Amino acid sequence: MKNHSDIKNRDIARIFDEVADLLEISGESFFRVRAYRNASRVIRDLSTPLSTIARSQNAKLEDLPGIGKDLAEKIQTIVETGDLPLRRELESELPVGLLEVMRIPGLGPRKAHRLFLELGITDPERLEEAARCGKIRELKGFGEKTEAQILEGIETLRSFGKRMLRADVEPIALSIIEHMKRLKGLEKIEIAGSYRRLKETVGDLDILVACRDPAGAMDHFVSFPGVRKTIAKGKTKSSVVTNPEIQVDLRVVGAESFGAALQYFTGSKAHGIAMRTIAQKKGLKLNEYGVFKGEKMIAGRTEREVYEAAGLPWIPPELRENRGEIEAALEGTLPELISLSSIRGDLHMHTDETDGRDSLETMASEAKKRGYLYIAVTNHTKRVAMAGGLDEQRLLKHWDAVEKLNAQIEGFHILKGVEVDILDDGTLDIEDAVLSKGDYVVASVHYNTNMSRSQMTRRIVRALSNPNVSALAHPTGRLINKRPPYEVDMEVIIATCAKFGVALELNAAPDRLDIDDTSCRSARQHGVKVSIATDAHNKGGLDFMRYGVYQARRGWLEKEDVINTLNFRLLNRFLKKRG
Ligand code: DGT
Ligand code: CA
Ligand code: CA
Ligand code: ZN
Repeated sequence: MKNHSDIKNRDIARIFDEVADLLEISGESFFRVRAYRNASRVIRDLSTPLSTIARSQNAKLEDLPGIGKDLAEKIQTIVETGDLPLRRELESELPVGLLEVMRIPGLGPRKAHRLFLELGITDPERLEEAARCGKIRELKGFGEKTEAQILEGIETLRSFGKRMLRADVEPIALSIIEHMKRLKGLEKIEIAGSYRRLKETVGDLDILVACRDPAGAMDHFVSFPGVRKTIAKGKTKSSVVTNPEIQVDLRVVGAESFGAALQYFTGSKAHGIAMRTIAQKKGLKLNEYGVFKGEKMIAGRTEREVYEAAGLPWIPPELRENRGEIEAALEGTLPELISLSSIRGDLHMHTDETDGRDSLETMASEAKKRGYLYIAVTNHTKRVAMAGGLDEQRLLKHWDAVEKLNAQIEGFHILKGVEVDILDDGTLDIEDAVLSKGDYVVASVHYNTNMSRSQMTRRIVRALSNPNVSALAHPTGRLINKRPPYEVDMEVIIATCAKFGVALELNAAPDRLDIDDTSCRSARQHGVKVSIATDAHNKGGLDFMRYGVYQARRGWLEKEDVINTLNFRLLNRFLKKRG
């Protein structure tokens, strides 16, 4: 058996999450469920391994925020045994498939439990069957609409789960690269595919190497310690599955073909096909080995020379989706994509005043450490009671504290911000007279997200028409692989932002990345400015900025399209344009 003392915080957090879900399904009290969820969040955010703390003489698990004596003992058990008896107990009482049922949009723990008790539903398959036979509508409080919603939800859920978040793939990708770099005779190595195109999710990893010893490369690859299963091992291609689970393909090519192979396997497929057509029109053949004129190879060593042979400048991978980038390259109008180094501040974050973990002082000094010129502190408002949202009085007091600190920090500005909740009718849950005293107001929808497309669009448009609003936060509310975007007409929202001079947020949290790449592009086309912001709930969350920049690049954004590339004076000029 594995030595569990190395168990990762992430795995411990996952066990707590599962316990919370199972407790919730079995109808446990809100407080008990919440204790596990909070603990899971604390654990996930912790930089020190819990296994280290558990073994330490000095540090104590109980000293962690949100971890009492009971939870500390449970962590100890997990570190020692790798699991929790409570979880196994709950699992034996409830079918595990109910966890999946509970996550189907439109359902929740309570409905999942009823479906289990009344129809014996234990997993999504049985649920689908029951829905198709019209059995769900017969249950009290479910109805035909819910039944249709369930079927739709099952479809949505099916499309999830097969792709991993880019942020979750990165550590694996980087350690494989590190491992491969120890290979003797290695000449070149790159990760191709969707990973190189900076997509928000990744289906599998495609690694390319040029190496003088292809057989040695294959041996070395499958010996990577994170390999769980080797699917195929050939002369020039091998595939493995790692832990955590993702497929990784390795291909070995000759150095003279490396650029052509990189171009081919970076994709996207649509971009590759369009490129081949361009080459054909010039009487050339383009494939993963090179660019050929008749029998003669005229390019292939570098990607740049492949593009040049086809008569094009090099195109950044994140644009390669055949969405007009080839035409733009031919015309010489490719965008000059924004980069992380252009970011001067972060305009969405929380502190321990509400549901953040770190203090105002910590968040400010951490942002300053990252070279920023300013931040906006944007805590939740009262409707978001779960997060301890601020009412008018607390908000004003909080802003006093912000002003005080602001006066003490040199060469750095803290904007008095707030993340105000958009109520069902599109009004805001903080009085205008108070909002107008702030510097930066991001408005966002958190509740009652099931309304119709036209209702939701009207709700948000109304909120944007409030002259105190500076930006719309996480505009579609999606959580990648967990929750679909709510129904909303983004084109109308973008047009409204343009009309009122409101910025759209590109929330950089790796499971949000909201707005997505196509909306970024649409915003730019309508002259709407974007704020790339982390929504950090602790100091480490400030590092999400780079995922936002990746998404912005996929959305063709330039420095000029993004307000938090402005210096403080120009940012203020932008903000003052309203109201
Ligand atoms: P993923 O893995 O689903 O996140 O997306 P990709 O883009 O990494 O796709 P993948 O892994 O299936 O293939 C990697 C690249 O290889 C793909 O982006 C383009 C190239 N490729 C794969 N199959 C074909 C094909 O049938 N035709 C062309 N032209 N290229 C292909
Ligand atoms: Ca791939
Ligand atoms: Ca692949
Ligand atoms: Zn937020």
